[in-house]
Amino acid sequence: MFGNDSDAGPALERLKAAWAGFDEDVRVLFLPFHGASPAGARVTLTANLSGFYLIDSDGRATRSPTLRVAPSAKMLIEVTINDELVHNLVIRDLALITRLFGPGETIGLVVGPSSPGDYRYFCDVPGHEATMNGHLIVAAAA
Ligand SMILES: [Cu+2]
Repeated sequence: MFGNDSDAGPALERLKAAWAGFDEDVRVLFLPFHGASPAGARVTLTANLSGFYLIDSDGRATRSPTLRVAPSAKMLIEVTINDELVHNLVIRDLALITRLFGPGETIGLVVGPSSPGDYRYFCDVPGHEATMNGHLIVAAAA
């Protein structure tokens, strides 16, 4: 499940433990990853007041990307702030709220809902939701 462990550190150990014990619909991790990252489903976003962004391999940014995961599959969502404000990541329908995190910080959120659906994610800092939002689609692969 996990790949090269050569960079394993305390953060990765915590992450492994969390994933090994993953028996709930969702789990929130407040990790600075220190360069360690798990193999498997993972999406890396940047965020600022204008939105959440997915950067593709050509450097193109997609604002408010729709994230897709199969039911009960686990996915790590990493978000790094690249403006001077604090933000969070909320998926209200999954009862997930991260702490506030600030410039340059990265937080990770592991999601793995068993129920198919369209789950909206957003930043709930006042005034941010209008631009900082997107959808997590939980559905079997087409
Ligand atoms: Cu925000």
